[in-house]
Amino acid sequence: MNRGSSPSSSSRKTPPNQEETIAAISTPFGESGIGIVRISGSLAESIARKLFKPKKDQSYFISHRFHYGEILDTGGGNPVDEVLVVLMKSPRTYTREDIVEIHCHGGYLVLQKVLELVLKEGARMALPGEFTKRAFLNGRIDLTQAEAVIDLIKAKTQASLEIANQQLRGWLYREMAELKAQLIEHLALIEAHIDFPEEEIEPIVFGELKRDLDKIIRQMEEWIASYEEGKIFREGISCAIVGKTNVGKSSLLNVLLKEERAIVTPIPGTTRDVIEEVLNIYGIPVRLMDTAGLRKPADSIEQEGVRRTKERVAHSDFVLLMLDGSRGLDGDDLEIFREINGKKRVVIINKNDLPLKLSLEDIGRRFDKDPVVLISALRNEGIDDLKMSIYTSLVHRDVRATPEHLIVANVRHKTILSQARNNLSKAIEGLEEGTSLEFIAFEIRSALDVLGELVGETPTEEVLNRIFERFCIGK
Ligand SMILES: Nc1nc2c(ncn2[C@@H]2O[C@H](COP(=O)(O)OP(=O)(O)OP(=O)(O)O)[C@@H](O)[C@H]2O)c(=O)[nH]1
Ligand SMILES: [Mg+2]
Repeated sequence: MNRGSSPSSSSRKTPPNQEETIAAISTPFGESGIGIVRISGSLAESIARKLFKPKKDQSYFISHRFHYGEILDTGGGNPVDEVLVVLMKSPRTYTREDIVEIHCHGGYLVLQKVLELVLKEGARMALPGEFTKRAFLNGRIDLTQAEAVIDLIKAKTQASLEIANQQLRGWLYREMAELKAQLIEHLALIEAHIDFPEEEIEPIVFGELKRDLDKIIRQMEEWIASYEEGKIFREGISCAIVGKTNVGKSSLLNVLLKEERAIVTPIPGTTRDVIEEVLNIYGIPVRLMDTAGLRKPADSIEQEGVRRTKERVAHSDFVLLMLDGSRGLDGDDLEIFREINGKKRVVIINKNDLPLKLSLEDIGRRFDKDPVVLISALRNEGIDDLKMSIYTSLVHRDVRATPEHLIVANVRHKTILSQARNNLSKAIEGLEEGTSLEFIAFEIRSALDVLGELVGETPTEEVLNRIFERFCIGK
């Protein structure tokens, strides 16, 4: 296996439709400094020659160099735009085919006109993600790297960007190649024993086989677990601030957002409706909700507020339970404790600038599994501790993408790893129970097949469609 570099192209050398040249506007719609029309395929160069008139009297393109000139309307007509054109000759290109990029002024009409001319000369409109799909089909990248391209484009946080980058560099592909090499070695020996039972072959050391399979399973389990944590960084969580009236929920929302977003008054029952804002806590997008204080509602408006609060609490991933440290617990607090039973949470004791009237021991006993943080929302004290508590409650270990720590961020990858893990667990059970070598070989082969699917060795049209439909046109 070709470790440390891009996947070998042996299995996918001739993609379908290679004869078709595709084109698209690769930059977003709207006005911008420049906009790019991209062409890939065997006609790319001849199309560029027909439409482009270089400023210097030059009748050829130098590959991977910019050329300055104009795009002319059909048949050498009027100039359409002043442009830079670059031809990148196959195979050192994004798709491994000839690519031409026409860098125009970024006006919608200009780009449309240039694209139209390109299509008239024989290219067809590219489908979403088709350039990247060709990069995959032509063996320049594996399927996990193709998926990383779209994750990179869509990344909304530093952490998801790092995860996508790690995957784009082929990390997952290389890890899979290594696992597969180990499995193939064991499988080859087992199959030799099945096929040539009479021959003198190196014996299968069952203890060793089991130890290796165990190790591979543990590694897979770690990656499967990393999916759940990685998901938090990609998709974020919803988090409701819950507490009785006047404990300082809106004040906390405001300090966390560093703006006077919610109304704060000394009057209990100030917040009626749920206020929602997104906050970034060390890379995790947190949808924070300030809610109406929970108590017996004084009027029908408050009643509706309380109903909405309960609904949001029920649907949130996480709650910040807020208590007022300057008052003792009362019936409203106890009612709320019941409401948030079973929720992932951090307990906040607010108004730490005033004399403490709550028993920390009592709170510690009631919430023995949860972090308890003392803050003063009024004085902006303890807020960093609170953020760290939220972070460590959600993320149980360092989930930054590092070379030592691979993060699986894609549900397809997680599903495949789980399948392979199940196959290998069955193989181990078989070893322990002394079942036939055929059975063990079958399970190892099945694991190898699904791992091959992960990197796209035997891609089905359905899988490819599902992956590339997430892309934008022009990538
Ligand atoms: N001393 C002190 N007062 C605070 C603190 N945090 C909030 N307050 C005050 O407590 C009162 C209520 O604050 P809010 O933030 O409106 O409380 P709330 O929980 O949103 O109240 P409702 O919306 O009515 O449920 C205001 O007068 C705040 O200034 C704090 O840390 N220390
Ligand atoms: Mg409020």
